Amino acid sequence: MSAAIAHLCLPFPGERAAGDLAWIRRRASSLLFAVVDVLGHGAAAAAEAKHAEQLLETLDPESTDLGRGLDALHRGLRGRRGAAATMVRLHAGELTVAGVGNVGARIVGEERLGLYCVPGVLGRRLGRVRVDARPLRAPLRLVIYSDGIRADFDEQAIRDCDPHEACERLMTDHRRPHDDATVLVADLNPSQPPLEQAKAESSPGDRA
Ligand SMILES: [Mn+2]
Repeated sequence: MSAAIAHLCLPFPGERAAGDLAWIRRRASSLLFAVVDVLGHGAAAAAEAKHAEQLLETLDPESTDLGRGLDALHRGLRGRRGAAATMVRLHAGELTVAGVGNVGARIVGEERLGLYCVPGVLGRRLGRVRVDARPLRAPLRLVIYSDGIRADFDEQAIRDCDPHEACERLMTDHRRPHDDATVLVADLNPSQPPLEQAKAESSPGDRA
């Protein structure tokens, strides 16, 4: 397996930091990543996003399935604003996607995965998580985006470019004016060298 992943996160216009977060953890044979959108924006939301990042840092892709990963965020954010999140895991040749609240997921060229985002707010209300699971048999491009990105983007515009360029295009052409905005683009390939040899991702601060 290999994974080339890029992401961009921009704060609400005029704010210094975002309440959105893109997080990626790679291991020898597995991968876990997430986009988190803390409710609201500004400094308090950004501080809570930092806390969410610390919670995510405790998760090991080798042993953490998505139910446990989302539950860790839910428990760790209790008593705070709360957040939406979509989490993805690649492990033992299987791709799993699950989300709570309004963080979109789409595999380019396929139907939307948005149905797998169940209603709820991590930290406040978490019902039964639905996990989309499939074997990773062919290369695919997965796009995860907070609701600061309009969901009606045209896939044709991001088909023939690398993940960094795809993030730039989505941010430039589909950003909503009044929210934090995050987009993550992952090219996942079952038949390439190990994950560690894949391209480095951009840092979340690249454009902030
Ligand atoms: Mn948002």
